[in-house]
Amino acid sequence: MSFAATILTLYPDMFPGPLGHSLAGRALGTGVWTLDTLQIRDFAEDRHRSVDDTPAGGGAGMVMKADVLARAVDAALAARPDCPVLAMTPRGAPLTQDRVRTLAAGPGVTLLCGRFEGMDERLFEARPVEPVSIGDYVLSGGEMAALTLLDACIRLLPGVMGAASSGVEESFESGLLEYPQYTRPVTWEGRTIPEVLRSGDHAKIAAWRAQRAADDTRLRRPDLWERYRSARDRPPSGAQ
Ligand code: 6GU
Repeated sequence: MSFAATILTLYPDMFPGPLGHSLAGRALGTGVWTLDTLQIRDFAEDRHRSVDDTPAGGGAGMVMKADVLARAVDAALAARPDCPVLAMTPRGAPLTQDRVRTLAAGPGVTLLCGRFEGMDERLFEARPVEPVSIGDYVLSGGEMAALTLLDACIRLLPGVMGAASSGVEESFESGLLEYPQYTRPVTWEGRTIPEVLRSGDHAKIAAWRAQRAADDTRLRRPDLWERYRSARDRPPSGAQ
């Protein structure tokens, strides 16, 4: 079965965007995944087709209306009742590779893209919509975040990437950053590829890579390193 992506957005022309190219684009063309966009404005019911209004309590910008968003979500749920609905917002819980793997193994995703200052909070109480963020910075809308989440899922779908997608050797799959890579020429601007990588000694190469993965993670991502270390030092409950 295809992985079904449904996007609720004020800017449907932004899709598939970059996902129409390269491996994701080919996979879209061959039906590995499908894309449907719903124009949120089509769910406005007033004369001016308003999708937003001023924030309660005052402040800058505009807030997307709960009733309009709920009608859009209801339409998506009617079409794809099995797909989880995620709202792309910097107020969401951070997206992780674990979550991406879970989503990619399922029937698809429905992604609600916010614009303006945010979405009326009552939407999240009244509908099964989970807020998700792609990182600690603010985008002007959820569309680029939705494209990012989709890219992360699509590359894991069977047959999209070939051998490189086995995934087990990659960043985050191990809990560490990936080791550094090199390719020819052996010497470039006076810098030579580490000797061990040209030694043909596969055990030594594996050990060097593991060391670099650990060192680079400790330096660049102390947060990941701390989690990795506590998981390693305290094996999962149920272990002998
Ligand atoms: Cl999911 N949406 C927006 N608008 N900004 C973000 C984000 C999402 N994740 C990080 N920044």
